Amino acid sequence: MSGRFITVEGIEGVGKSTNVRWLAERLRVRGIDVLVTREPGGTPLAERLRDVLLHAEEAVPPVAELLLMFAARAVHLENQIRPALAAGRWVVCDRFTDATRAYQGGGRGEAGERIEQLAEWVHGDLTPARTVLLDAPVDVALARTRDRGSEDRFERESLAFFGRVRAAYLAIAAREPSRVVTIDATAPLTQVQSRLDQILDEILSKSS
Ligand code: Z5A
Repeated sequence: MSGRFITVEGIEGVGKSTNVRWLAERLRVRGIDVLVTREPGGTPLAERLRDVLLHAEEAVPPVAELLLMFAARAVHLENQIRPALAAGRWVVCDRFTDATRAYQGGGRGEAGERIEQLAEWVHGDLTPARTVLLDAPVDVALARTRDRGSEDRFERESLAFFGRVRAAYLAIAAREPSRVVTIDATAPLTQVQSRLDQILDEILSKSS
């Protein structure tokens, strides 16, 4: 079932949303039915949890943040991702559990073992077939989102925080080279997307 499940990861501003939309369009052009979704979020209830996570009006202890991420993920999986995959659709998801490993693990310092226990509990049977990690230095990525106005809880974090998140992502990619493909997100968008096209070709040739 995970053969059609693609996730896109990276720190803020590397181009995830832009390229998730582009990937979905490329799949549609090939006649493939695709669900485009995001985490935290993707269903009405999970979007409400997203709002809590991004705009909480009081301090959110790291353990609560971790559990809320997985609560939103459990809802999203059961009500959106699993039914889509079961119906033969492809799913392209803007962030998934690697974001928890990177942000709550690398960024906040929550124990990796605990995160893996939760991942096993919530979706032990489902791992993305391919994860695209868009990678760029923190200053380059954050500069792309600078003029957006009001910031959420994560966007207010320090450069050091995003540095730890990026390092955690790169460590995941080094550990799992057959799943995670890293793309240099400082390259021009056309170059990033031509690499994405190659990745789609590889996935499609394996699943045909
Ligand atoms: N979070 C978490 O902590 N734990 C978890 O388990 C999960 C999430 C699932 C919300 O995520 C927050 O949730 C997130 C981590 C946390 N917070 N942070 N940081 P989100 O994905 O919704 O938020 P985001 O990462 O902040 O998204 P973003 O700022 O929209 O970034 P993006 O989607 O990667 O970038 P973009 O909007 O596609 O592109 C930004 C700009 O750069 C735009 O103008 C593009 O046209 C431009 N761009 C894109 N690519 C290029 C290239 N190659 N060259 C030049 N310009 C480019």
